[in-house]
Amino acid sequence: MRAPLIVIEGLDRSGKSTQTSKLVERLEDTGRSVKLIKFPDRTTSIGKLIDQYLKSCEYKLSDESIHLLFSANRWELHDKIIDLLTKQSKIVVLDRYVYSGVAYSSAKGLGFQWCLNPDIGMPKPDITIFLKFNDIVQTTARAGFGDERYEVTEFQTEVRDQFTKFESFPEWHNVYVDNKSIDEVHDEIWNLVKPVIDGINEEIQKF
Ligand code: Z5A
Ligand code: MG
Repeated sequence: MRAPLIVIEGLDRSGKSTQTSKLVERLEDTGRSVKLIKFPDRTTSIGKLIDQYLKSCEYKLSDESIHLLFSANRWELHDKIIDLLTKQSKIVVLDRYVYSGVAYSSAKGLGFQWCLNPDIGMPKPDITIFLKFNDIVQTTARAGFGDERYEVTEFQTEVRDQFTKFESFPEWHNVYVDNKSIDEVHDEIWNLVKPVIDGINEEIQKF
């Protein structure tokens, strides 16, 4: 039996890092072995380029190039994720994943399928929880918004519209959680995650 792959996705400032940390803590409290991975992973050689790109508008890269770097950053960790799930039987919790890759780049005008193609072959999550916001002002007003390149309200609105396209892929195990207090969101996530945390018999599915 292998461990499950759990993803939390959503717009900037939607609370992904808050919720992935709380989820990991709760899983550990119940005696599970867990690894949290955040994308982009800014510590790798590709991640360092991504970090410079996000922090400085002076850093010029075509939309296609940065898209492929975000995907390559996930591929850098492919073997590690598979090893954690299968050999180490550790639950892997991801803070952003393929969906962010597709939503942000297609919001710039790149084709949805073109954006998905470089991630084909990456492991598919057993559950992806989207933190959902209909009113973009609720996220853009939160602490820290505006520090990086993509943190502009009009662009976030376009990204939100791209994220909704995943609603037509029910076979991808997507679920949605509306904005509430941090603890209420956590409890809802916990109830959604509980049925999948005890291990999965089937092989890892791929995008
Ligand atoms: N990007 C991409 O283009 N392509 C890709 O393939 C990938 C990413 C993977 C950096 O990501 C950028 O990369 C991002 C997408 C793009 N675009 N931008 N900009 P990042 O993940 O490194 O971004 P970040 O700087 O960590 O921000 P974030 O992840 O967007 O924030 P968050 O993790 O969702 O939110 P948070 O840090 O948990 O919470 C934000 C604040 O809100 C904080 O003060 C919390 O205390 C507060 N908060 C959280 N939840 C609540 C609730 N429920 N109520 C009230 N307040 C709350
Ligand atoms: Mg975060």
